[in-house]
Amino acid sequence: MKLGLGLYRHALTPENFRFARQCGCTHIVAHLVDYFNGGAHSKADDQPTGGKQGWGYAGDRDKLWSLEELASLVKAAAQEGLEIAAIENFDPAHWYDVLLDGPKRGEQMEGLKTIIRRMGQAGIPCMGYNFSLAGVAGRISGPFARGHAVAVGVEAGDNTPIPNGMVWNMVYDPLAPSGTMAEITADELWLRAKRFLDELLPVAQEAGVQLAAHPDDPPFATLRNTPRLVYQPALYQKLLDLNSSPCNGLEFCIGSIAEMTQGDVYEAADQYSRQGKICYVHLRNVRGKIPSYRETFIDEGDVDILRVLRILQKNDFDGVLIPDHAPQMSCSAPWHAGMAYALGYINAALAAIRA
Ligand SMILES: [Mn+2]
Repeated sequence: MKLGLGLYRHALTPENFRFARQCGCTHIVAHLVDYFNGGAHSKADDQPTGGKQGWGYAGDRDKLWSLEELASLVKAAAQEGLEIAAIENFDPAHWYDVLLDGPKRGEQMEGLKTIIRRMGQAGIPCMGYNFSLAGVAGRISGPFARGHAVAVGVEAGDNTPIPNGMVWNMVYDPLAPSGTMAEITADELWLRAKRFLDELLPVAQEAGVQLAAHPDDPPFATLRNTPRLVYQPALYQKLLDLNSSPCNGLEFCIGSIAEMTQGDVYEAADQYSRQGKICYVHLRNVRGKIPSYRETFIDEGDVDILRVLRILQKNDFDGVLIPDHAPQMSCSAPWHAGMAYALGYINAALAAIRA
């Protein structure tokens, strides 16, 4: 197993690449969506939370990520001795009508295919995505972790309808007419996801790029009056069974799975790593399950992290682990300290299970 660090768009700097390398990382998972663009959200050195209007504005719908941009990212990471393991999340501006089955769906699917081909050309082997209408919404933050460290959590579900012009917790059209997103069934959402996979997976396979699905965070059956796709561990199997392509994989989020009300995080880790379907892992800890949970330091929640790692090792998982989120530590660099703590812990845990 390999150690990686996830970096938000504004944090993709040579200094942070060096920080990752110093923490023992060999890989980077890069976010190209700017989650902090103009919204009423938490400060950019923490993970975004936001209110009913979401995180902020999506990117430029007319500008796909270019091959030059992707290749220069790979080069900048390589200069610090790192590989780009994956890009995490499509920009809502590039696929809102794929999610919503709207009039630009066909055009936007072509755009996603272009992005995947460019990733293959740039040598980026994996695209993490979250097929979700509400996205990561409804979270709160507070001094929830050990020593009053600020972490995020969920206290209750939120079924306030999503305003027009917003999807995946970001605004893609600030000029949309008033009103709210049309209500759909869970079956309709699954049809949209299958259509997306059936069209994109052949391109991904040709490009040598894995598509890796993140489960729903937070894993409610419905959120903001929309159905959710993968809110129980067994629904990951349903997603895999939609299309047998070797590129149909998982961005396996231990924290989100532990927040689910059914199943068991260890059984899920075993089931999906045994099939060789895990592309990379979000490794974090949590206390509680929906409707009320809190993210914690990696060594204080409900999940036995070493047990998870032993299961992944037994099933020969050889991909990248990243800390996902970490509580903010009280010092002049709260995000970096939180990540360094998590990475040090995971590194030691990997040494322990190898011994
Ligand atoms: Mn995650």
